[in-house]
Amino acid sequence: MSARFIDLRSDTATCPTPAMREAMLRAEVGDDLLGEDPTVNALLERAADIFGKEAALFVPSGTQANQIAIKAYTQPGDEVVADAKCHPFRSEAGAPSVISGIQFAFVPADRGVFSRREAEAALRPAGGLGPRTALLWMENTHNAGGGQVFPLERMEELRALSLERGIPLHMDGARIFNAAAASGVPPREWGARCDSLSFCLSKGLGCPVGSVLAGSRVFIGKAQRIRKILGGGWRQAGILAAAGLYALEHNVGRLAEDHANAERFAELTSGIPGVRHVFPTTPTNIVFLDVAESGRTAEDVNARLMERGAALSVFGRTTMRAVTHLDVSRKEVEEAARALAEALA
Ligand code: TLP
Repeated sequence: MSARFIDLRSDTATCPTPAMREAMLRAEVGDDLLGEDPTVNALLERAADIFGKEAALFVPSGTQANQIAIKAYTQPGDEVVADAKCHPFRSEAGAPSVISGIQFAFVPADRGVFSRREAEAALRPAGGLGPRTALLWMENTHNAGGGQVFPLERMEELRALSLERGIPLHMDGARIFNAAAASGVPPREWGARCDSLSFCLSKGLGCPVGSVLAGSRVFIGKAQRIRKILGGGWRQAGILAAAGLYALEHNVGRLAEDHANAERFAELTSGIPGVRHVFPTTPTNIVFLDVAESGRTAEDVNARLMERGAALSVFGRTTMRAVTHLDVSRKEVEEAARALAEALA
């Protein structure tokens, strides 16, 4: 067993490396609320360019990015069309109803992926008694869908629907660089097919804090005001943006390693008695396991696993999630799989 605790709870577990800290230390800073932080501005220019968008905004978290996007496009009482396992519905403390007063219209989805036809069926007719459909929402990769990549052809269809009906399309791309690495589709291609998107620096890219929203100048103008309302109007954020610039330079190219490690974890755990894989494939860096057949709860299994030096996250009574990232090596992933087998023995 390695001496280091093997944290597979999330790719948010990554800590800045000495080289990233060095970049943070050297960062030139200014007041970002006044648009005067040179390092933040450099990050935003870079991000907008990567996704082919006019403008971008640096925000503290993926949750805030999502909430700003929802607020920017909706009025209270509006409806957002999304799959029922999307992050803002499941895991953001009810924020869409608190902050924007919206409701969701859910589309049937397979691992977060849905078709134009399914989305179309969820749109409200104009002028009826129902709410107004204000926004189309997709998540790529899909967290609760086991890191599933939203196929570009599917997104293309959604884009056509969005343009025909004049309903904006937003992509929660918290892990869009994982999607790009797994599919070979460059970020710009995803960016070209939505009005706006967000991505997280603090997940697989290894930053301590930060997400970026990107879209049109008008959208980002609104987003700036909403960020201020939400208390996210920060000042010398260049220290954090420097980590982001470093990550875009050094940590994107290695994501395939995380995917190979997740695949390895899936392979090693598939033979463990009492373990069932929730999804048949591991497209990126997320693996969901169900331990119901072991007769133990996920909490119980995880407690036993932690005594053996590793942790997954508990998702449901018997479901657990493992996420690989740059702070866990292949060897550690293999050790974690062995520890899980012991915990279940
Ligand atoms: N997801 C976290 C937890 O909330 C579960 C994780 O460990 O995976 N969109 C997606 C698709 C996400 O997975 C997350 C974080 C967010 C948005 C929110 O990002 P943060 O945690 O920075 O607010």
